[in-house]
Amino acid sequence: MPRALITGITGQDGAYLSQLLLEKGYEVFGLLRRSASAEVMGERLRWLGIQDAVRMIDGDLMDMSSIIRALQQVKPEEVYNLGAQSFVRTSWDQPLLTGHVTAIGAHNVIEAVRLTCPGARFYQASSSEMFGKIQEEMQSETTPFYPRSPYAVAKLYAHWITVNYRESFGMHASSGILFNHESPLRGIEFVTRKVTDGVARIKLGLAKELPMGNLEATRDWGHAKDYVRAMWLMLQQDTPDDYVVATGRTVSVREMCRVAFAAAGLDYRDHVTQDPRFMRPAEVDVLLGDPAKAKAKLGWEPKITLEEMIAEMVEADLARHRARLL
Ligand code: NDP
Ligand code: GDR
Repeated sequence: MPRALITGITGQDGAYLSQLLLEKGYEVFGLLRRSASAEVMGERLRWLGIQDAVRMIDGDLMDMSSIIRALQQVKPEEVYNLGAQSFVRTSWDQPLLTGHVTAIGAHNVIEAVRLTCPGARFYQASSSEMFGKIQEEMQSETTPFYPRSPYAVAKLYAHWITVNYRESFGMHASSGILFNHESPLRGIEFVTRKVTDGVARIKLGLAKELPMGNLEATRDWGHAKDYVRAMWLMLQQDTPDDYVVATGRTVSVREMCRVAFAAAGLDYRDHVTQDPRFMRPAEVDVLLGDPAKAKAKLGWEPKITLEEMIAEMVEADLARHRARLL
């Protein structure tokens, strides 16, 4: 049975990746940071019905000794570093914490892998946010980076340390430059889930308005279930590499709102308002990924469209709020 250690296992991607690896016959271990709110820990794993199938090990990305102990205990063949302070907006309010967790945390993990199990394959969760102020209309593995937030700067450090350890120490370390991916398990603060949750509350008469930030930004949105498959495929290759994972289609926040409200028979123009509180100090206006390399080398393609995903998310949020109304 292959063994995998996942940091960020309680997040959206950690949950779906755990599910995928369990289906493939892996023994799955997750690094779990201590929380005083124990009831919310593992909520996503519970949603997928796999909370008892994964094994948790106490640890924090900022405490390398805990990562070393986890690796010594698990002796994994594969390590997926998905843990991060991942909300871009928060990275302006907590820039140093974001650097400690998202940049140095990743360095802690790859260094701990080098020290304890250098033969293990390593995946780093890199981000399209690294392209920021885009330098090419369609962003690929060769497009220059231009980060626009403390989060993106931190991710760039983590990306380059992954490349550097691959080149310096011959490690099987890959970086997946993933564009936005969403699901019913997406955190409520991110724009798609905020909108589908808002649609559900408005539909059920729990709210009338949905205050939003910049509606003109466009993103290349895919489904998390498709994207965790790409992570796994990267670690199955003979040689490590970097891959853009995207759909090749970009859609505005406004259009995504239209699709989400329409899925519940509503018109977004009757409910969406603009609120400066949700604007960012620096915006990433457009992201559009070129997944050609992932398709050619990994045989990866997205299966779920934006419209299908948003409909699934609206349904899930309606069900959540209906259950709370009972
Ligand atoms: P989430 O925000 O849902 O999950 C983040 C995870 O990191 C959680 O499990 C969280 O634990 C954990 N974490 C945060 N701080 C620490 C810490 N100090 N020590 C240990 N664990 C910690 O992110 P996603 O699942 O959406 O994304 C997974 C990764 O992929 C992240 O690195 C993100 O930056 C990156 N990414 C995401 C994209 C997306 O569109 N979803 C696109 C590109 C990259 P807890 O539950 O305790 O808070
Ligand atoms: P992003 O995701 O910053 O792209 O990072 P988010 O969903 O937060 O924002 C996407 C775009 O929507 C605009 N927007 C709003 N965003 C939020 N959250 N709330 C609003 O009310 C709102 N109104 C408009 C934003 O300005 C932005 O342009 C996500 C995270 O998962 C990162 O961790 C990951 O690396 C990148 O995707 C790829």
